[in-house]
Amino acid sequence: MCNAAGLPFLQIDNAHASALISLFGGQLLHYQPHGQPPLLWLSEAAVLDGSKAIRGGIPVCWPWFGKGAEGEPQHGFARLQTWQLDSLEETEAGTLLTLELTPELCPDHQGEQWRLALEIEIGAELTLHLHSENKGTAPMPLQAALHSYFHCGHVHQCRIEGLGHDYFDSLLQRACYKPVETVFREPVDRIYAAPVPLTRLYNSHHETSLRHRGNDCLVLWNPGPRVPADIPALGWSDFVCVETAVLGLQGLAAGDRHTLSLSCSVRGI
Ligand code: TA6
Repeated sequence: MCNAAGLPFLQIDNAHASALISLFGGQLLHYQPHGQPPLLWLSEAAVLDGSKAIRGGIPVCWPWFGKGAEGEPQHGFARLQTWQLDSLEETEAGTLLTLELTPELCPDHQGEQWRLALEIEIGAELTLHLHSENKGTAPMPLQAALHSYFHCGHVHQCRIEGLGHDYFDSLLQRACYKPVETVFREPVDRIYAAPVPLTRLYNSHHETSLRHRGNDCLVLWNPGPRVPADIPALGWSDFVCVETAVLGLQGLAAGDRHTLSLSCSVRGI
């Protein structure tokens, strides 16, 4: 199905969960196991016409994270392209689908040699595998992130365990150490460079578990009250981004492939 602006979406409703996927950005926008709260936050002010990245769900940052070279889009170009559905299979465990992005689908990247595929398993749990493949004959620089926006109740009531201890504070521009959990009192933008594999988010209503694989860091972000235009004035307090990311890879050798994975479960308390 398409929205009024012509953006294509896939709606999934199976025995375990419902989900909504945008082919623009290759982006999961909604996932909710039956009887449980929704996992992902999507901005009510998200721009859904293909003119900018969709604010919320799980944007794919690829093949770089943060500012690119001059004139290049922040967080790479993959979240600004229209991906295609490669396969869709219904199993007892849920719906398994693969979206792909190739240079042929990206007007500014014709002739390059890579393949990006996002496997999404929509079951009682949600699992994503982001496969980056260098199909060329020379090494390829690579960074990638699943820039996930999680519902957190009110961010000031959200407790997070399992990020790691040491982090780089991108707002203060210095390395920091915090031995315990994170409680929000201010905007945060941090890179945890020695992450633990299991993160838990708690508030009085629900608990979310995240298992990360293939990452070398976790990014934690909440903008605080000074929000970008595509987040409603009070919307900043409803989400936290915990981003499974690989930022320090030396690049992908010719013919190599890297997989970044995230499994999530959510349950009401
Ligand atoms: O992942 C954290 C971050 O890089 C922040 O610095 C902040 O800018 C955020 O991503 C959102 O970026 P975006 O380009 O989606 O507005």
